[in-house]
Amino acid sequence: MNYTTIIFELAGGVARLTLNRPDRLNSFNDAMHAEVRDAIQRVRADASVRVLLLTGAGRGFCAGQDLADRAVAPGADPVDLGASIERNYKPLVLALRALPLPVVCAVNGVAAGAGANIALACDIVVAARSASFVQAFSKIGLVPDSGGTYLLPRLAGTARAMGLAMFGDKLPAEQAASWGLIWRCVDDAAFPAAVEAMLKHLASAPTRGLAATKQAIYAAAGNTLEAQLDLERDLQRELGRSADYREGVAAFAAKRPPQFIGK
Ligand code: T3D
Repeated sequence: MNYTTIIFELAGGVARLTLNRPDRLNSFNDAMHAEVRDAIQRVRADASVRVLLLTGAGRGFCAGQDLADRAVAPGADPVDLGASIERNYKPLVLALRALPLPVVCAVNGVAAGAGANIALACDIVVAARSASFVQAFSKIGLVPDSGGTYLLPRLAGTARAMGLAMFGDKLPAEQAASWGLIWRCVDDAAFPAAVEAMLKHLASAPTRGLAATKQAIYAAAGNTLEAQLDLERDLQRELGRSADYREGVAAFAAKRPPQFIGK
């Protein structure tokens, strides 16, 4: 597939997916959805990929749905937003969560609407200090989607989720980090190097173990303690047979850095 709305690069175990419609703050249109879907499918199919980076080109990360595609002429039928969610946003969030490798979202600028919640659905979210998160939905009469009503209360608590959703104010990256919505906020000047350091670390980490960690942490929200202990037991049983576990233990005993292969 020829990409016109994203940039996709694969090198050294790192897949980089850059949303690339900067004049529209990288908002989603149908073409971008199709291209992102295709790129994620390529990541899934390529066993050499150890980490996926999602970021945006220009001054924004992503402003959610391209509202230019949603204007309705008087008397015309509105677009079926439910169908759009079912076709595009829901599978995207589920695909990011299901990828058996860490997904890093580098929020380089404003993340609004679905853009904010797609970012929050990623495994590791790092934001530049100048970035912000906006639950813009209330300004146009919608509900936070792309997992917003699921993620916000779990990450930030009900009171903050409600305030963010109902007022739709910009939440600065620093506050998002202090509220536990994201992993880290980094000064703009240090942001690219900080992201690269994370990618380098994750691309040489024990990928199977990280995939299982992600699976277990996300499963916890719907599990009892006993079910979660069972899941940990089952995952540990599988990982105990992995090449990376063997290497980790051998490297520890030999007092040398481990050479993980992601298997
Ligand atoms: O529809 C469905 O399929 C259902 C699913 C919906 C999911 C959703 O995401 S709904 C929510 C959609 N998004 C929004 O409501 C956000 C709209 N944008 C904003 O509120 C603001 O632009 C921002 C807070 C994101 C940034 O503000 P600011 O002041 O930094 O930038 P700006 O000047 O508003 O925007 C810069 C340009 O990007 C501007 O174009 P122009 O005037 O320079 O030609 C603006 O129109 C354009 N832009 C920003 N967001 C969108 C957009 N164009 C189309 N769609 C956008 N979402």
